[in-house]
Amino acid sequence: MEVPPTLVEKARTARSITVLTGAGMSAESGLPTFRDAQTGLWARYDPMTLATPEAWREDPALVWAWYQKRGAMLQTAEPNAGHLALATWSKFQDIRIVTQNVDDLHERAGSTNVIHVHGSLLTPYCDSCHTPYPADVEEPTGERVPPPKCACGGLIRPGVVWFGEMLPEDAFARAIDAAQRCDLMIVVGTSGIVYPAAGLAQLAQSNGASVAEINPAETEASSQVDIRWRATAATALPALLAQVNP
Ligand code: BV8
Ligand code: ZN
Repeated sequence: MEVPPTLVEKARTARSITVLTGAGMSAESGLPTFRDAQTGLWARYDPMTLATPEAWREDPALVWAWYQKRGAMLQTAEPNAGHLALATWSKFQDIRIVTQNVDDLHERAGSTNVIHVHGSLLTPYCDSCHTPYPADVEEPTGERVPPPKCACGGLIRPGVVWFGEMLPEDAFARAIDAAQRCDLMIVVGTSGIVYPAAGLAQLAQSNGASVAEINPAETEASSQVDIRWRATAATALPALLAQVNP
């Protein structure tokens, strides 16, 4: 596979690389992306309306079942060659991963200190007292599954960031630091629509970094990036790694 020569050059000489990943990173592991039509029971729901505090307030059992479904899909998904390439690369170069994904495929591939700016499917907590609970993922039996209750009587909610919610302060501060300190940012598998996460690419660029986009399709970010590589995560990242570390 032909790797853009400018990207190989930048990757070889970069002091610090930050990789910003979105749902496209996990597509080849079989997890549907946000833009893809929703699977099965929830196909008629728009994820943009389900991933909100309003939906949770209005119909917690529908929202809880949707996240349980996504957690169950994660249990049968495996990290793909893209996740594995990033984990290998980080063994000999300074690679920070900032992910918008709520799955744990980067971690399961062996990447450490992955920055989750939109939370995780695996860290539910009480929406009243914020007590964390272990992820007890079960394949939902139907479209609605009442969420479990906390000892305080509150509902246990998914540990993700919904639209309209603030990003976790510590994670976003680390994401900003990773964007400011890198001299190369690689944006993989994101439509670049959701802020403030999407702003991290512009932040990197304004701090002098080169920004490369790996995505089979055009995105909101395409016009601003320095290098556009129309390829998928699981084919591009191993090919890039092979050029950087022959
Ligand atoms: C905030 C977790 C501030 C949940 C997610 C108007 C009203 C209300 C809010 C706003 C508004 N205007 C702007 C906002 C802010 C809003 C926002 O940006 N909205 C957008 C829609 C305009 N942002 C927020 O609300 C954020 N919080 O701003 O708070 C605030 C709050 C209170 C008070 C004051 C200020 C919080 C946003 C977080 C939402 N949570 N996820 C869950 O997962 O259920 S967002 C979710 O969608 C993802 O995490 C991701 O961030 C986003 C987009 O998804 P992508 O990852 O990009 O995936 P997508 O499907 O879109 O694209 C896939 C891409 O992969 C495609 O490009 C495709 O071509 C590519 N691809 C496909 N296959 C492959 C591939 N690439 C590589 N390889 C492949 N094989
Ligand atoms: Zn509680």
